[in-house]
Amino acid sequence: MKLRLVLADQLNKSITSLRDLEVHDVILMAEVRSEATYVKHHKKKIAFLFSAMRHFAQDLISEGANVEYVFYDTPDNSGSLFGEVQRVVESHKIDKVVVTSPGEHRLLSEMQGWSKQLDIPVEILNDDRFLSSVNEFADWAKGRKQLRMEFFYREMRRKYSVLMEPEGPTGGEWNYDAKNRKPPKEGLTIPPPFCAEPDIVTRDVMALVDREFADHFGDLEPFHYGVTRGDALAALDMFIETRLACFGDYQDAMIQGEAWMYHSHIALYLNCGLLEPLECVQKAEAAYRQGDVPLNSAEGFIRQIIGWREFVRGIYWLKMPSYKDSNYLEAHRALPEFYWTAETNMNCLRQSILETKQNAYAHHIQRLMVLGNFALLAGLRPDQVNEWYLLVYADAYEWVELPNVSGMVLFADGGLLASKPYAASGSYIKKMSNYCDNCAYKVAAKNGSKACPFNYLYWDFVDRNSEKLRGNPRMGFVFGTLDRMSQDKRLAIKDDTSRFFSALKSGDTV
Ligand code: FAD
Ligand code: DLZ
Ligand code: SF4
Repeated sequence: MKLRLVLADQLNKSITSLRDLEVHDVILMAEVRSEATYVKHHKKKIAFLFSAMRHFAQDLISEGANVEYVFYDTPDNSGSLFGEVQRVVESHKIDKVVVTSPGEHRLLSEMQGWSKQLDIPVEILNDDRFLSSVNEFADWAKGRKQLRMEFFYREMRRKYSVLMEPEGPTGGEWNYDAKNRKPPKEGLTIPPPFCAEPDIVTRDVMALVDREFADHFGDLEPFHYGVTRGDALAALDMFIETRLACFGDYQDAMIQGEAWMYHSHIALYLNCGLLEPLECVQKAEAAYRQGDVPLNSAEGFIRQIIGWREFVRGIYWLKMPSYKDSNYLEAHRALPEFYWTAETNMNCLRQSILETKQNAYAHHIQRLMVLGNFALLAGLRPDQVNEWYLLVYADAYEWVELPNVSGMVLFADGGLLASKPYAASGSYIKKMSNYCDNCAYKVAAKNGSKACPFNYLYWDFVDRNSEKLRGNPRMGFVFGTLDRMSQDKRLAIKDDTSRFFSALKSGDTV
């Protein structure tokens, strides 16, 4: 008899660990303290996952499967996945454990020791929910001087025949990103996001989370995420019908009070198994072919899924475990307290943190160009920034979070993932949002106590990292400007920067 372990982010009936299921096999699903607290996940993330696990288990049971479900508050819950596996192995006649490879290296290395500890075989199967396997990505990467998402993405388009015509890519171009940078304009009507009413299972879980995880970051209520495959499909369909058309144009736009913009909000469902990447891509392509959405929207969305999502996962497994320790720019500043409290006068950061706290979600450009940009410019410690991103977002697992943070945001990998740091001054945030209209700082002011901190922190970042970044061909223009800067201007930047960091250090609201 086999024990088949299904993790909270493996809620898919076609997962490799459930293939060839025999009637007597035991499927183990366990809500455990170790996974909920190895970083102190956002309350909403735990509620989402526990409720989705309970619904998934119920579904399997209704189909006749032999599910051993361990509730968080079951009195003899050992608190760890290994403890629960061991308990079932000892109490049933289990001769083999089967599990699909987890999404985090720490858990994979732990599982690799289980067979010895249990004295029975433990088979760790590939996770084939991804469109490029770990080995395929490694083959693609082999011998390449630079790993660039764009070239990987083109191969994925060809491999899955997505937006392809006999003569080449649909519309003649592979990438329509240049069209996808419209600033927000007045009077946009943004459709409401998909909202599921919490059922009795979700409400029970919410009471549990309220009791057991009271000291974790984030608001539990209101809770509107879907928790079943049906909900996730409904959320996807609603996105395709109501938001995808504008996704491309306003992909990088930010509006105060509009947390959801035209994004899909499906990453939490995709990453826990309730949605599959190819079905999302095919629905987007069908909407384009039916004339319902423009090509720049469909292509932009598809690129995120078959391009970026697969690419960052490939990088993660290619470079772990050393990737986690990378700190190319030698950034050592502690994560400021305001990342938890939102108590900052910088309105762009305050809004993005408040929305993160409320929703366990922020859209890509808030994660990258506001929260991430500040972390990069201020030289925040990669380990602390990674921990923050991993726990605050409902869609965060290390395979996707770490390359985005250490690679895309912090340039901690020295340019493996991104060809140059995504550093920007306040004028970028001003162009792409209306945050600056409600800010205590003046985005047009470059220096002085009222100046937008992003302005002088940007130049201090460039100057401070000059030795490491000067050789980057994409930064030539920036260094040209720095080199032409007057001595007075450079001194003003240094003064403002040191005043800002002193205030931050002494606990003043900055
Ligand atoms: P949309 O904007 O609607 O995009 C559609 C889908 O494309 C997403 O659901 C997601 O599956 C995929 N996608 C888009 N961009 C990326 C990307 N850069 N990497 C991987 N997949 C992508 N995504 C996560 O799923 N989990 C994370 O923990 C995570 N951490 C991030 C941290 C930082 C610093 C940054 C810059 C990005 C991070 N992303 C992460 C990528 C992206 O921001 C989120 O996938 C996206 O915001 C989720 O919202 P959405 O579903 O509305 O996405
Ligand atoms: C994120 C998470 C949480 C909060 N809780 C559990 C849990 O109780 N049981 C479980 O099986 N998985 C949980 N997870 C997801 C795991 O942390 C995830 O499988 C690994 O991080 C690998 O991606
Ligand atoms: Fe952010 Fe600067 Fe604009 Fe304020 S002025 S919202 S700190 S970019």
